[in-house]
Amino acid sequence: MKKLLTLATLAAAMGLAACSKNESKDAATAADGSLIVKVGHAAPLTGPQAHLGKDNENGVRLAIDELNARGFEVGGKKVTFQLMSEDDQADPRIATTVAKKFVDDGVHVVIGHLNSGTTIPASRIYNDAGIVEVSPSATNPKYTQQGYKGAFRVMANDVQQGLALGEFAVKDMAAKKIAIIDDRTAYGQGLADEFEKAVKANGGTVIVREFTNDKASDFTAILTKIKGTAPDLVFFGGMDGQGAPMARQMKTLGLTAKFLGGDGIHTAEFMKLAGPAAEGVTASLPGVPLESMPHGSEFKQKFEAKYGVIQLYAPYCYDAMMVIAEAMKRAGSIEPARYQPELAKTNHDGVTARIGFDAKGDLTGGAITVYRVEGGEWKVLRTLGGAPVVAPVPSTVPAAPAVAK
Ligand code: ABU
Repeated sequence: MKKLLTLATLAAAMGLAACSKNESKDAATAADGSLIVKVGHAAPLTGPQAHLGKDNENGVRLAIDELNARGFEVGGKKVTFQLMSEDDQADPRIATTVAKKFVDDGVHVVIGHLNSGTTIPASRIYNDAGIVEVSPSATNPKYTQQGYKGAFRVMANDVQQGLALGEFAVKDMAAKKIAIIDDRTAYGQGLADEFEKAVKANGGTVIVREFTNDKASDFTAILTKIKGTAPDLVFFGGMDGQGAPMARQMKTLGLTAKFLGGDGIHTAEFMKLAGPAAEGVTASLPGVPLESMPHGSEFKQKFEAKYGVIQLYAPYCYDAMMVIAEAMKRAGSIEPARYQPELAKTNHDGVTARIGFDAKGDLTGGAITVYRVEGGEWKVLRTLGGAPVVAPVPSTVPAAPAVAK
């Protein structure tokens, strides 16, 4: 594996160029003689975002279990995908430690990290080591703007999400005076910045901008100040762990403005934590509703039978694993330097989207859907954008077996 790492590092220095013909000779094999593909997964598995991290992990695990059960082959050899999951605690410093561990362990790919604030610093380490990283959920645009050939993302980014939310707030929610709060993370602040630009471009006014942090639970002081400005709408750039108590505290303070957020609050956990205050809250999620995708309902049924309710990004994690497997198959290699060019050419009929990548590694044609909590459920309001990527081509991943009803 040491030799593999050396080769991977060299390949990285050459911009993920081709590596040795003997690349897989020393790769580890499973008890059945199949080649082991090490899949690194990183997310917060403890702390306030653990429900999201486990959801991501299970999305990858479901894909891996299916691929292994099918006897997936690469270059005519059976491979066994091995999940190596690490807890980055949503902390940028811990994320870089996790990234170095993955490099030392010789992973063939990383799916993660969950947060933009962890994905961006970790991506440099993966790039330097020649490891491909596919993010299923980090939406800050900077991740794919660094020029790393091995950096991919299977969902729309926050330029697209902020644009859709800003337009929706002003045009559909008729909000003229808007208050913005963010959690000062790469995601929360970045999305709030994009939202603010879009509000202004659509003729709305941002009357106050406040910030908190991603550990806070008491927003009384901020909300009291905001109440004094009488906004039509409060936008929050952050996650459900802060968004839910914020929604509750708005009700307690009699702040009657509409509440809008991004994908970070579009969770089952948000409704649980916010209770009755969740009713009427609006949030976006990159992609079209799962149920409207040809394989979306089937995925939901399979996933929920095994792991319980989908929190947020599990379907994107499943798609990430499948596009990686397909790229390895087309390349006939599990080595990042060899399969990365094939990954860049992806045209995959996923459960979340028809997945293809632009020159930066971003999802092409990404849609944004806006939802509102009605009767304790996230109900679809409208999907914005999301043109089909390219003409469909047959998938190299065999169809999943029928799900028992
Ligand atoms: N996409 C929202 C949550 C993850 C992140 O980008 O930080």
